[in-house]
Amino acid sequence: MEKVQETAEKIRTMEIRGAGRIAKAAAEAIRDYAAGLEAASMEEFAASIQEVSSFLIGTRPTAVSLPNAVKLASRYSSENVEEARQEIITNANLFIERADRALEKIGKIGSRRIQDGDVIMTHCNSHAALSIITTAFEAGKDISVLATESRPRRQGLLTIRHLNDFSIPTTLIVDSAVRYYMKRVDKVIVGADAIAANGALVNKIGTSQLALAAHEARKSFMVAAETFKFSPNTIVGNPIEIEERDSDEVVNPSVLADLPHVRVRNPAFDFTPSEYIDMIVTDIGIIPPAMAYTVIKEHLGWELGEI
Ligand code: RUB
Repeated sequence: MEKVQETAEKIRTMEIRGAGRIAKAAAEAIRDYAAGLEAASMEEFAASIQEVSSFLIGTRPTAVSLPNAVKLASRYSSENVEEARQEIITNANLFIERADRALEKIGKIGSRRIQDGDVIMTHCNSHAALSIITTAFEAGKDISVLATESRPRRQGLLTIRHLNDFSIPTTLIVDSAVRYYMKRVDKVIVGADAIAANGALVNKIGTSQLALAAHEARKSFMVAAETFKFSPNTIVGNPIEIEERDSDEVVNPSVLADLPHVRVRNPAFDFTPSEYIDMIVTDIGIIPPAMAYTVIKEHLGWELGEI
């Protein structure tokens, strides 16, 4: 349980962050927990796995990759403790391998849409979006990137470091400069924390502003998302919760100490409606947002649970 608590803490404090990384870390935590779990009966085993699953899922509310990963990794059918343990270890490892392969596939598929000379804008720090950009660059395409700072946590600084490691020409801009620069951009590529059944995207706060500006300037808006970022719960009407983080991330509390009438809001994600999305690059191919429902039903293959 100690290792699970450690992983949960790292997810909560964002030492581990980004929907894909969170999902893999949770799958690893479940796997290692199951491997060392001492249970006298199947009931005990099931209750412990259930408890740890809920605990991990509760760390951050928005990235649907987290509950999806936990559900996939912790699946078992056997009524025997040793067999169930092995099933979980196998399923968690399968999930982790699949997640790594998905990033590669997204890179390969998405990079085919990148042309020589393209200026690409990206937001926050998405490993899936970066996989497309770096794969295109490594294939010899002459591209450059405009990366947003992504306040308040400034994940854009991780993005520019990553791009710099690949020697990709990169410009850092503040979030409010997105529309100003959009006329110079050819394509916007962002990642996803969740995609709803109606094709709407949930991603880092400010993503919808990139989408609006791209729409206005008639620039292509691409989303890079593994199939485990699609949300089965939205089919049955459950909304995706937007995480609101501490105001300390936005402003030092001392600034607010003598401002009793001021309140700070810090939503970590926003919604981009499907009509602003040109394509979603997934590990099973490029799809229009209208196909989100089909991905959930046919490719995730997960039961919807209690309705
Ligand atoms: C990260 C974020 C990323 C998505 C996709 O938010 O919004 O764009 O998670 O990332 P946070 P990836 O930093 O708050 O976790 O493609 O790496 O899964």
